Amino acid sequence: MFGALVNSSKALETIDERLIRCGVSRRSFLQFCSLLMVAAPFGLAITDKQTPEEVAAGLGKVIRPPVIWLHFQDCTGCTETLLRTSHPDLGDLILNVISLEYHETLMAGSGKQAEQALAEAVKKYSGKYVCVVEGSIPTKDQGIYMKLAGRPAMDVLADVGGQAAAIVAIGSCAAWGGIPSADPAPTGAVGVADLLPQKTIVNLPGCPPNPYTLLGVVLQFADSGTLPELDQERRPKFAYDRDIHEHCPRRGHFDAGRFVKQFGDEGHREGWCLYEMGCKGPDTHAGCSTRHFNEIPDVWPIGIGAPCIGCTEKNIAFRVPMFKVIPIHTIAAPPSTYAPIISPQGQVSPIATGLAGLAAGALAGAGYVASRKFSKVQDDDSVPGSGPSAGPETPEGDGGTDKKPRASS
Ligand code: FSX
Ligand code: SF4
Ligand code: F3S
Repeated sequence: MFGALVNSSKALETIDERLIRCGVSRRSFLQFCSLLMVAAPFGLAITDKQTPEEVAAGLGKVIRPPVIWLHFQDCTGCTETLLRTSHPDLGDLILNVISLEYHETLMAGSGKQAEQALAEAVKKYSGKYVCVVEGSIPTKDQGIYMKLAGRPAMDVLADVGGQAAAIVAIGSCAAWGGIPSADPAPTGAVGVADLLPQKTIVNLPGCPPNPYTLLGVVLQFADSGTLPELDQERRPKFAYDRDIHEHCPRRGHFDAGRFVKQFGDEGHREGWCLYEMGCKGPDTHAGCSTRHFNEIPDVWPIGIGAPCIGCTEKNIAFRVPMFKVIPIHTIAAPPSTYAPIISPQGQVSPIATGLAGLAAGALAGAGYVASRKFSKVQDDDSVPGSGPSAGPETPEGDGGTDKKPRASS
C-alpha cells in the first residue's frame, strides 16, 4: 500500500534499504522475523511463510510505514513494552522497521518544536500514515482533563486520527478506556472507537499488549493495505482467538485439581494453577500463554506466579476485582470433586479422567455433580457472564461449591 502511495515521492525507503544504510545486521533482522512468526503463526500474509528467511525476503521490500503515535491518558507501558527488548539491537531495529514520525516520549523536541513536527507529519502523509493511539481519551466536561498545546485530547484525536489511513488503538486504555475508565471514571475516559466509530480501527487491548502484534498489523497494512481478520471487538484474531486457559502451562494442575490457595504456599512454589487466586485465564482471549514478553521464556503474568487479571477483556480487567474467582463457562469440574491438593503431581485421578470423558460429551458421574456445583458461582450477579442461563441449574442442598469469592486487595 505504502509502496503505491508513498514511494513515488521518494519520501520513504524500503526496510532493506534502511537496514543496510543503518548497518543493522542480517542476524538481528532474521531474529526479528522469527519473533514475528511466533507472534502471528497464522492470519497474517507477511508471516505466512516456511522460514524466517522467506519472511525477511518479503518484509525487506516493504516501504517503511509512516507512523504517528499519540499519547493520551496512559502509563506509557505500551511504549515500554515495544522498546524494552531483551536485546538492545532489537529495540533499535524496531525503530528502523517503521518510520516513527511523531512520538512524544521518544522525540527530542518539545513545546512548539514538537507541535510543528506533528503538524508537518500529518500534512506530509495525510491519508497515508498509521496513527497509533496509546491511552484513553477524557470526554467529560468537554474533555478539559487533558489538553495538548491547548487543545483537548478529543480534538487532537479527531484531527490526527481523522486523517490517518488506519488507526491502531494500542493497549486497553486506547481500546476501551482501560484503567482511567474504571469506576468512578472521573474524566469520562473512553477508547478510540467510541469517538471515531467510522474509522478503520484495530484494537490491541492488553495492559500492555504484545508489541509484535502491533508490528505484525502495521507491517501487513504497509505491505498490502489489508488488515488481518478481526473479531467483534476489532481485535485481530491471530492474536486474540484463543483463551489463556486453553494453552496455559498450568492447565494440567487445573485439570488435576492442584490449586494455589495462598501466595507463597507450597502450591505457589510448585507452580500450580492460580484459578482460586482469581485467575481470569478461562475468560480471557490473548496469546500470552504461548507468546511471552521481552523475548524471555516465562515472562508473562502466570509465568511469574501472578493470576491473569483479564487485561484484554473490557468486561473483566478493572471491572471485576483482581482476586475474585470467576465462573467457568465451559464444561469443567470444580476443585472440590478433583483430586485433593496434596495428591502427588504426575498422577491423574480417576475423577479427573472421568471429567476428560465429560468434556468429550459424556455427562455423567462426578462430572455432572461438578458442573452443577459450578453453577453456584455462575449465579453470582456481580460477575459478568454469570447467571442462571450461564450453566446448569443448581439444586438446593447439593452442598454448593466450596469456592468463596476473595476480597480484592
Ligand atoms: Fe494503558 Fe498503555 Fe495499561 Fe499502561 O500506556 S494499557 S495503563 S500498560 O501502557 O495505555
Ligand atoms: Fe492457567 Fe489460570 Fe487456567 Fe489455572 S485458571 S490453568 S493458572 S489460565
Ligand atoms: Fe493480560 Fe492475562 Fe496476558 S493479565 S498480559 S491477558 S496473562
